Amino acid sequence: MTRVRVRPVRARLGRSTARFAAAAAMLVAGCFAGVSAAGPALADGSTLQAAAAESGRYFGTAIAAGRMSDSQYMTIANREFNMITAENEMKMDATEPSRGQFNFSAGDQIANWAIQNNKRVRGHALAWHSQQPSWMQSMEGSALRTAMLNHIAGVAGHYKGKIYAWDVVNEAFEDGSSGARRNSNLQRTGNDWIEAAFRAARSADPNAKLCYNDYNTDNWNHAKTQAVYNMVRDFKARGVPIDCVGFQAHFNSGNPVPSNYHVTLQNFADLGVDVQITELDIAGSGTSQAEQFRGVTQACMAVTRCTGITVWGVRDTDSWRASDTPLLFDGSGNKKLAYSYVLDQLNTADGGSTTPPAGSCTVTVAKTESWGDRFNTVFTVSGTNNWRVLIRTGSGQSLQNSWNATVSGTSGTLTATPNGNGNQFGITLYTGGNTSTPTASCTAV
Ligand code: 9MR
Repeated sequence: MTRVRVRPVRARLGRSTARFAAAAAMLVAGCFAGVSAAGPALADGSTLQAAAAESGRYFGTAIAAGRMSDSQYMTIANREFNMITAENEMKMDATEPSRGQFNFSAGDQIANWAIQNNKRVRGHALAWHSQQPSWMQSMEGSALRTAMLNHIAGVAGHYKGKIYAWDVVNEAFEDGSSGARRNSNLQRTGNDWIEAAFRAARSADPNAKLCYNDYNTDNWNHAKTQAVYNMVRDFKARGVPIDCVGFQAHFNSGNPVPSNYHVTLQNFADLGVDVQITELDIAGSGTSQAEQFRGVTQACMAVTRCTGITVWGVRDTDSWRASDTPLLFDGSGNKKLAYSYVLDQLNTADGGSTTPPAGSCTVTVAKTESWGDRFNTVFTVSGTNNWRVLIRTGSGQSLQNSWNATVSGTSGTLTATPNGNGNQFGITLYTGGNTSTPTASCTAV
């Protein structure tokens, strides 16, 4: 089918004019291609799923089996969303209430409804420290490791072929500045428990995408974000089967949408994984809430490998944090301002970001002056003037200063982007006792 790109037209014209231009362009193209004008137009999508589909993305929601008899809830869910997550029904406690005895009735109810209505399913979640069945909560060591692997084989095996992406492991890192793994009974089975879970999921359902999913990983400068990033980088380097990273995105005034969100998403995507917003909700109301929803949508759409957005419930009253009114529909099922902002952003002319970045680039790294506690490193980019350089500093090192580029982050992986001073820039690092030269990679943007 001929698809007509109308986005550049819409970018220059008012929206109603653009809609008319889209329809006209459609007719013309239909004539040239010898197809009927009833073919698929790229007119603005009028639902979240249709608008997201214009750029090849999905728009999803969490569904609770207990609300499936509510016709207003189901009508909105069916109309607006094309990716479905079971809010609780595929978790460990729901699916294996007694050891070795699986119960898929509520999970199946949700998955079957989704599939019958041409929607896809995100599986949530195979291994997690929370919502474990009581028999598992008291387990430790190799017995627990075996039980976890059996659980993954049983659940991912049952849903084999029906799941677009599994949250294989959920929330395995500490909050705060430690960057450490969360201390849990699963972690105490050995640091390799996460990769063991991914390998078990791959053998149980080879066609499902396998994701690591977490919260408070949205701000690129946070230690937890860096820790998850380093794990994913290590997994990719060692061939551990990981395909995607889920960002839960539960936001409120204490945890606002960070201004560098697209940087975080892009940096993960650059590791060779898809990224997805998996549990979006934002406390608030009115314009302020709507603008934050728009920002998250924009961040996803700026990243080619951000494949979709899921909100964590349908109406405010369905939310796990109902008093925060954090969703896109009010308790009566009306579309909120945030809904309009998201829809509009999904329909925005340049939001599709389907154009790959022009060209490629390389970066050379040269250590220059050094003092007792600090040293300089100069980076030279070639191949493009629009670049992003990721700098991996050595353990213990931290940023003191930078020049001729905007550098974010202070330790671990730093991100440098041009600030109008050309393609050579530098940093000063405190050694922290480690004088090793940082390494760097360049992406054309
Ligand atoms: O929304 C879920 C709520 O109904 C449950 O009571 C709660 C139990 O932990 O889990 C909620 O969903 C969580 C999700 O599974 C993982 N990320 C955080 C979500 C909100 O707590």
